[in-house]
Amino acid sequence: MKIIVAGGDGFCGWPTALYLSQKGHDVAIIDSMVRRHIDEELGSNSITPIAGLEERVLKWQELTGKEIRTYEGDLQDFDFLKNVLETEQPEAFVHFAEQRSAPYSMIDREHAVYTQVNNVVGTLNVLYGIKDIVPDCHLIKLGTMGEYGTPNIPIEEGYLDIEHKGRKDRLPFPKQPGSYYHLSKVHDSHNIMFACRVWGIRATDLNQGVVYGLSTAQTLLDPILSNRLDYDSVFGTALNRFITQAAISHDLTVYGKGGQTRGFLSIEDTVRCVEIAAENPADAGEFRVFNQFTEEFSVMELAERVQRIADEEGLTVGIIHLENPRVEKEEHFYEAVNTNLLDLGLKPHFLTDEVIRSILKTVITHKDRVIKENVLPTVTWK
Ligand code: NAD
Ligand code: USQ
Repeated sequence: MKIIVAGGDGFCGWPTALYLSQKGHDVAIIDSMVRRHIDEELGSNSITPIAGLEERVLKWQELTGKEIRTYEGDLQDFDFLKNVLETEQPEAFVHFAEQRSAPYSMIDREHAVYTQVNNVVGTLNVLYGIKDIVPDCHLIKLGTMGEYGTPNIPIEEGYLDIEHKGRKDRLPFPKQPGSYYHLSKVHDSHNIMFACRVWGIRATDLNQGVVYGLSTAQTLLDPILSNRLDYDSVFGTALNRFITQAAISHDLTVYGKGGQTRGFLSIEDTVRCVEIAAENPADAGEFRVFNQFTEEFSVMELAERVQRIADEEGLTVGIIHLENPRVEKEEHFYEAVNTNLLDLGLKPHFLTDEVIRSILKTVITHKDRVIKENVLPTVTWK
């Protein structure tokens, strides 16, 4: 298939582009490089050194003979996007290209506005681009499990069958997102659902959980192909942060009580889920929602596992309960359905001790690159 990976220079997008290319798909990347500029703005870095996008794709071509075309530009620029769609005529458009940090969106008004404009306008442009230029193209959009929040009932995949005052309907599952970033994903979902209903666009919303790990078989082929790994308090996510903290013998930073429970998945499953969605497209006019995670863990459970494995590796680390910089439930019910991708053939990689150990060993080799001032949280929700 001809597939565009928007956000293909990022943490999820780069390994996905390589994986789809390896599997024989014809891949083109769109990226504005804004994430690399945000590193400069925040004075942060990926713990792994990452090559420039051009260098990355040249190395890939040299090693595999497969070409990945690149387009540097912003999805907010409709003329740019239109030109790429006319040139590429994609059958699937994988959309990772958003500002994805909850803390970044909560820094101040400017960052909240940037996040929502970048994400909502970018996605609206993609919807208009598909409608006007490639109406049969399947939009595969990265949403987030955080759109649902933490309701006191099981979370379904996108829709809820309800009976109200004697009448029944199947309606979008209620959304209770926890940051202006997570809200931007809810706004996207509504816009996509509307475009499917009104214009007959085909779309899959992948409500992804927190992703851990960094490497796939493809990114390991050469150091130039290495994926980024964020550990700082703004872009680093829970498990990757704990592993990095262990590597530098920093106490593991559990926010509040640590009973916050989320869906998690390995980066190796992210790439496979996108492939599954691409190879099994939604019908014309269908707005399909898949909950993309493989296991559920509380933050405290993860911290304790990392602490134990670090100890086995000779690293002694404590666990500290920091005053929670976020406003969120710290003890709650959590149970989410994730059968759609499993039914289409996903074989999950589970979080074994060996997986944690192997990420830890990779991180240890780069631990001198950690900027220690970036480890503790500075952004608060209030
Ligand atoms: P990332 O920041 O590493 O990558 C996003 C990429 O998109 C970056 O390379 C950035 O430069 C690019 N980008 C952003 N806005 C753009 C725009 N307007 N035009 C063109 N390029 C743009 O993020 P990631 O971790 O790879 O996340 C990718 C997607 O997956 C996001 O939509 C995120 O919400 C979703 N997601 C991520 C996780 C996770 O744990 N990392 C979990 C659930 C969902
Ligand atoms: N947390 C800690 N300590 C830390 C970091 C985080 O206790 O050092 C807690 C947070 O308070 C939160 C949970 O861990 O309760 C998850 O936080 P996170 O930073 O790992 O993830 P989150 O902010 O939810 O965002 C990440 C990605 C985002 C994606 C989301 C999936 O950055 O793009 O949408 O995971 S989900 O969580 O399912 O919404």
